[in-house]
Amino acid sequence: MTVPALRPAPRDISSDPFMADVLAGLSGNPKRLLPKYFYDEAGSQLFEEITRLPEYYLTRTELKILRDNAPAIAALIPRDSALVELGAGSATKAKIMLEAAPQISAYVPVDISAEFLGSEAAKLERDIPRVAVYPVATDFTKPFELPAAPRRRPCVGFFPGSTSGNFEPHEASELLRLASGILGHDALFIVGADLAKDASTLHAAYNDAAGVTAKFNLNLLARINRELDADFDLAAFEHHACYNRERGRIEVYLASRKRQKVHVGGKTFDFRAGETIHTENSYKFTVKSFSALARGAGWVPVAVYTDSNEHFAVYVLKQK
Ligand code: AVI
Repeated sequence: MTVPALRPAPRDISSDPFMADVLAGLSGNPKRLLPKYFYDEAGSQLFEEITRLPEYYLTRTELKILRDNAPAIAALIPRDSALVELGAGSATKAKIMLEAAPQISAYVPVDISAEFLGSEAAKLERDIPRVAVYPVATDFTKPFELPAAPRRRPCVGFFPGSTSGNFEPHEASELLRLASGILGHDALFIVGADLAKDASTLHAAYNDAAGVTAKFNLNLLARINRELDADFDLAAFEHHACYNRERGRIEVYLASRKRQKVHVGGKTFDFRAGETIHTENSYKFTVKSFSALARGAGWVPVAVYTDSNEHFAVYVLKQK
């Protein structure tokens, strides 16, 4: 008797946005993958490593700007406010604001990872007991409602890390407009964004000597192999990052080292030698260009803080 081989049930593409996005991205010409998929557990850990690299000036510079200017920023924040952080990371940056502004009585971390939010919220409540924490587990790029208690307070949005730079300018503008609706009337919005600068500093920040950014980029293929049963040979792809001055952005790619075929979700994708997958853009702004973006989305800059090298900027925006 022959026993039929057990085949895994085919994945339902329509109910799996990751599979659908990967298949669509690899079917395009040029091929691309969405940067939001960098951040599985391994990717998030690699990003944490990136933030500590000597070449990656962004995180350390933004932290210094926040520490140096927290009292001035705090002076702009009304009594009994709620700090609403979009894409809450480890809450290190929020803590700087919460400690400098005792008039903030609530903190609303918004993040797609419920598990991560739960543990960070408990830690923060222990560290700063006067602040009530209301975690919201959702994708902050889509409309959502704040919990009732913080919604009744004046809201201060918090969007550090230059995350807006990973969106296309029209998407970043939509996101700022969406935040305006979520935060309500007269809200403030504290946003960190990387500044345009010399190409060599930017190039080094995305091509670190230890190769952590390359690992972070390649982890996207490893994740597709793990989760979508694909067969990317990681050794057959390499990390490329370059500054496109005309478009004011770092462009990140994975380049195929040879002619090859890759299988994902029952489909075959052909790669020419040298063919790239575009995995990320990281836009760099001047104070003028970011202010124009903010104005177009219904915000007016009321203060801008930069470091002495003018590498990074933190904006305090107010609703128009
Ligand atoms: C999260 N984001 C702001 C980072 C950046 O600098 O654009 C992601 C990153 N990609 C490579 N290195 C860091």
